[in-house]
Amino acid sequence: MESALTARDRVGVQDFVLLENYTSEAAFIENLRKRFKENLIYTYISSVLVSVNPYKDLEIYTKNHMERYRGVNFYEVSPHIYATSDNSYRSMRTERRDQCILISGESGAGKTEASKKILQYYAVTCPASDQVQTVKDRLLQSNPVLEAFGNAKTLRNDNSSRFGKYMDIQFDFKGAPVGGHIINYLLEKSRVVHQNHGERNFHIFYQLIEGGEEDLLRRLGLERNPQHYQYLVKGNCPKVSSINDRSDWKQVRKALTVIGFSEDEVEELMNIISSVLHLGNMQYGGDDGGSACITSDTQIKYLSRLLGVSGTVLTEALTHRKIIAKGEELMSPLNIEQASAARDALSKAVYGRTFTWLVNKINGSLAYTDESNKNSSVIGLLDIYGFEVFQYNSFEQFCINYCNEKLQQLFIELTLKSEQEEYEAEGITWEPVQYFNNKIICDLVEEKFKGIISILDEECLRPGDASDITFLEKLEDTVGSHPHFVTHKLADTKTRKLMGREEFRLLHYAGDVNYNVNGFLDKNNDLLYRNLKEVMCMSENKILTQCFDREELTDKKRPDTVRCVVLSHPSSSSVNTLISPGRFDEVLIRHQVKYLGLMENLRVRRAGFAYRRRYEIFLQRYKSLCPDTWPNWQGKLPEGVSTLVKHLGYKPEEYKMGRSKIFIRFPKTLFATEDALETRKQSLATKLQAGWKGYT
Ligand code: AOV
Ligand code: MG
Repeated sequence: MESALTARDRVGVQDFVLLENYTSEAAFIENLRKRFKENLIYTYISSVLVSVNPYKDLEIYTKNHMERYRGVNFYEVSPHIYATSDNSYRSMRTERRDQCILISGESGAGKTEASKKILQYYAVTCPASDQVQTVKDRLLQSNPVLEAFGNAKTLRNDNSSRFGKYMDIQFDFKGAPVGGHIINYLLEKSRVVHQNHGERNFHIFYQLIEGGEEDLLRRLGLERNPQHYQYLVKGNCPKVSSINDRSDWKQVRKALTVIGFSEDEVEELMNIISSVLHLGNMQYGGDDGGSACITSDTQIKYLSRLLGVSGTVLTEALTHRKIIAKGEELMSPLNIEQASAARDALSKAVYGRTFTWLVNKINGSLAYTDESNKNSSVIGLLDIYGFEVFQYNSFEQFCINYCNEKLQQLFIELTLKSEQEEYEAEGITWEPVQYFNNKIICDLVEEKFKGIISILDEECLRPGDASDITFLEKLEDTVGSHPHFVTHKLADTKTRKLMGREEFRLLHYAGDVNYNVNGFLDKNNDLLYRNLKEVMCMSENKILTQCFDREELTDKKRPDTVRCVVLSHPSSSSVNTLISPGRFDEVLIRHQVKYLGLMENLRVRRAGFAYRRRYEIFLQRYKSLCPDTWPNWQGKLPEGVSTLVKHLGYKPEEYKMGRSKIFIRFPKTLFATEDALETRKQSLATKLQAGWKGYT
């Protein structure tokens, strides 16, 4: 048999807190490497789970694995995403507090896969009745649908999430999942009309073309060849080896039915998807005056039928802009460039709103309606698009990376800041740990009046000569001196060589990114001409009538600008995923360890206490374990707790008494107490059955 020492040499420690040389980054990486070599992709930093993407199927997600983690204490089994899931579940049950699991990591690190594993775990292990089974099925099937419409192949990930997702799973008082709710954040709509080289449009387009039944495609006027569609050829990458569009179509089709879509609704949904493709293929020509006209009416015919609008009205709306001057409505012709932009804006609006409709529809089917059961609790799951840097970065990357900056801020709040503040508030002696707080970058982006978003909004509203370049100049004037902001003009010689004149660079927590300002104003404005909106409001497609509301036409409100993830703070767990492209790439891993603040996190944890409980809760739960505190402690709470833990044999180095809470250093101490409680409950039950009264 292998001795404990050699086993540790081989597989490392399963919790970084146990690492001897815990301040050394090299030791940290070495531990990850050892474990990765043994296919152990998970390691804890106390309650935080670190995972390294193996990029291959490991046999660690079977039903047997789920059973192994069910109801077992966190530290008794090897680290796993199921342990994190189970831990959150049990905290929710025992403490009756809502929970939240945050998943962070760069694009391709494995966030979405992790979120699916968590959901599967609950679906399989939580109690069920017939009604609950339907909810479970729907929860699970919402994933393929949302991924079909909201994920795409990028240069970093063949199945990259192009929207942010926060999902609440609701549980009833018995702990059975009874409902769910999804909030979606900022879909990357620009992908509908343009993809960078080597990238694709959203999966659903290819699924429909490759997998759609013959007669369906005929009705939709589609050819079975993605290359035929302008909106699908920009990235020059119709096929992806890791993706089978045809079988994915079957899965999505089935999932839509499970979620409760009627045949008619699926048909209308596909009408919309195919209209977008027809829109992209519309051919514009110019007349002598330079005004745009539509040269072939093939697409218009299909569009008119699929969208349920008049062809003539649509044609006019796609080539003209309605202007209201001196109280009169005028139709002003568009040139070819403007007409193409108007068409693309329509495609994006139609797709984006349909996506939101889809999320609402799924929410309707997951809605928990039983009013009699008010005692439900939730576990929230946050899975956003990861931090990304490309050769060319635009408004989309700006939004995505800002979103990650906010998530990191939340992570810092929950793990580093609040932890240290709590020690202080409780009067626990403590050596503060220094860490980089990225709030300064969040402020740079979002601060009222002088942050980048405010300046962008201001330029978007300013009449006259506002352009992407004036926006860049405004940035230089306003935030030019900020330590995390650089432009070509402001940069030192070395950085200047790495930057274009139309770029600004943000020094993000996760690395430096150059953003090209080209298109920022248009994308932020996200303008859809009024007459195109009017046409959509007239649509006979039932989905579109819900997406385009007539009220909007009278509403003068500006369109929404950048929105981001803002979460309340329930009790949380987090999973940090790291990318490793098939082998253990040390440079890549080290970078991520550094920027995620994992070393600082470890230091805080190591110096800290694994568990803390408020005195009254602790006493209430364990009072039966000591004759002096049973059935009720009459004195002061801290003294009661003190009496209790001394009776239980806690050693002085195992715990500390704060102002309102007891802090327990090692999980095993609490586990032992939990076990004692379990034993006592059993013996009590036996004695009660025998009619026994009193304490022994
Ligand atoms: P992401 O969600 O973090 O990226 P994904 O969860 O989509 O990343 O993972 C990317 C790919 O890595 C998956 O398609 C799998 O091939 C592989 N992978 C991830 N986790 C595992 C695992 N546990 N075991 C085996 N393979 C895995 V992004 O949405 O792009 O930010 O924007
Ligand atoms: Mg993802």
